[in-house]
Amino acid sequence: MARLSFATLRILVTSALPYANGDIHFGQVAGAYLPADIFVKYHRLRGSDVVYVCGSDEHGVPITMTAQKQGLTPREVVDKYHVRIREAFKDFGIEFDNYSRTSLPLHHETSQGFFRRVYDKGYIKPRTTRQLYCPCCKMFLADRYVEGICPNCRAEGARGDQCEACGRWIEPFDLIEPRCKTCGETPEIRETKHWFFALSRFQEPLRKWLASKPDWKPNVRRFCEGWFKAGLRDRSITRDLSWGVPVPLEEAKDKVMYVWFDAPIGYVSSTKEWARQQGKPDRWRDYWEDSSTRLVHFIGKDNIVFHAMVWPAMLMAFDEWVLPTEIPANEFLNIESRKFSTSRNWALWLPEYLSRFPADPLRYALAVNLPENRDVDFAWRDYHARNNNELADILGNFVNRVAVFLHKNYSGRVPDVTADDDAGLEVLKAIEAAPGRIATMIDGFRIKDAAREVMTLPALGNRYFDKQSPWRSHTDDRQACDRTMATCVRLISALEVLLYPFLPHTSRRIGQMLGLGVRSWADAANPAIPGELGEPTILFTKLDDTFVDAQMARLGAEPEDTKEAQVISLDEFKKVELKTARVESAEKVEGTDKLVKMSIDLGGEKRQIVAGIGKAYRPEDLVGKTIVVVANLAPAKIRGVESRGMLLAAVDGDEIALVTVDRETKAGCEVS
Ligand code: B3M
Ligand code: ZN
Repeated sequence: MARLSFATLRILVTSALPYANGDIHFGQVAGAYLPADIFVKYHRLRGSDVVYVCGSDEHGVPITMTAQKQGLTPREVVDKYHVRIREAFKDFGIEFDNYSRTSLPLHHETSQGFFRRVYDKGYIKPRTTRQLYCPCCKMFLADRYVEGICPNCRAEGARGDQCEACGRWIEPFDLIEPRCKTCGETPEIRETKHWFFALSRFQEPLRKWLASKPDWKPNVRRFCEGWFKAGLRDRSITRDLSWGVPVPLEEAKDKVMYVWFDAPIGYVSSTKEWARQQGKPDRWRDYWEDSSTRLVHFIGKDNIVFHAMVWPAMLMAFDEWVLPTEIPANEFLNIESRKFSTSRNWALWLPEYLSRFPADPLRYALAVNLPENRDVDFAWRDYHARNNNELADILGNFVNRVAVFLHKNYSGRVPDVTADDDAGLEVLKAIEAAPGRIATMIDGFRIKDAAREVMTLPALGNRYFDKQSPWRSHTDDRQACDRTMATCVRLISALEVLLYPFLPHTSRRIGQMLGLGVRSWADAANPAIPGELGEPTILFTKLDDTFVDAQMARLGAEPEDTKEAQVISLDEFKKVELKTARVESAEKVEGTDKLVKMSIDLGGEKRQIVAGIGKAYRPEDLVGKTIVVVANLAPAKIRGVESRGMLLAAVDGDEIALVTVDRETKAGCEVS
């Protein structure tokens, strides 16, 4: 039998750096991580020189806004989520060579060096521009701090840096009917100085470069063509924030880089960190500075503009590192026929899933249904069917029945024969053809097809086993039975290798049964068989009929049936500590109309709280009132002012009425 051989290639694979401001959800997994991990695992088995880097994106408004919402510092936010994200990836079997973070000094230095060189080459220039400014919040509204109507597609709720509906990168200034995301006010226009990257100068080079990529996915090409038509504009790449990579220019000391400027450089910093961990600090250059490197960026479609246009333009300006070779961008994953939404809790989170179920069934359900060419739907009913009818009934069953039969009738020993009958040869031919066929699919980023292709093998195995009926031939024709069993074990041996990229945990368990040691992709075409097989195991547990309903009940309910979803137990209610409090002093938070800062007496304990009641109450009228507050709420900073507790009020648009007590009580009384 012919042995497959593959040339080794130098490949650097990246997955989009997730913002460290929340957990990873299924959509991200299907878009940027699972396909990349499959691609990388396959290449590792092939013996390619492949390095897979990623890391947490720890800068930008997504982080500072989460900090504001959760009453934490940006540092606390990224420290919390970096670990959660890293651990979830690990438990899911995603194997990065390095998972870094952009708040590391190494990344700051790398980004500043990059900025400086591009600046020195004249591609970054200051400009005084008119920007949106919120007088109430006293800040310029960049990125997600402002929302409005998209000037491009007219969708509502477009953010200041990007419209989710059309994916276009926009400037806050161009938003129609902009509103401050924090306070809801209409911002005014003020002048400020920012540094702009000369993207417009790269229109022609980018166009030429893209023309040399005819094989790229149509979604990426279509997107870029739309951009060229509109014409590329220079972009502001600095921000008035205190969290981020400081701009390395004397005149811009108080500014940080726009997060999308430093984030892609994170791919390089992560490779540098990896090289240091290898004890070969210069090894990163072998990837980034060698024009033969195949640089592959796995991303979701919302990141196309940054990876296919802005980042390549940055790299052209920098002129030292390789440009992306491929950008397999995936479409979106909807959940039970509806768009993913955190605010409606219409979302499925990876760590939550992994705390209840094993990784491989999800890897499989997502892999055979990847959003490669269009948005796809994730449904628990489908997951249930894939687990029960495909993983358990086909793959698990095949491996188990072969092992059980060998243990019962051969004391676990595998007959050392090679089939030469028609039925056996047909199976061997299928085994021989599989690695090449699957390789072509994975290399062409048809990973969904590849996953489906692998699963045809255990299905073939079951048909073969049934047809050969070894339980009969075992007494009638022992040699035929030997051939059947050896062929079945050969198929399992091929599966250990071929399944690995998709179902690594399952592959490892099969590997323990086979005991063949280190395997390679080429092995799978003509796989070895062991002298003896380990104990039979159950690879997959079937899910019962209540499973789907139970999962559906956990998904955020529709607005019309939120009532049911919001029923809470008495115990849950009791967690909220409501107390009476006396207002001792009150004043407006400086520079705002709405916010009132109060000092309250909680019965022996003094606290400061901030509330948005300034338009309904004059501060002096609040003093002496007995109000009701949530006393055990996590502290939060509102416009930089600490608030430790929340008062209760009836809110009807602008009409606000404080909840007070009907009869005087002492301060600090429990309200129940
Ligand atoms: N953090 C956006 C996202 O999580 C951004 C990706 C950066 S990749 C360099 O979708
Ligand atoms: Zn505001």
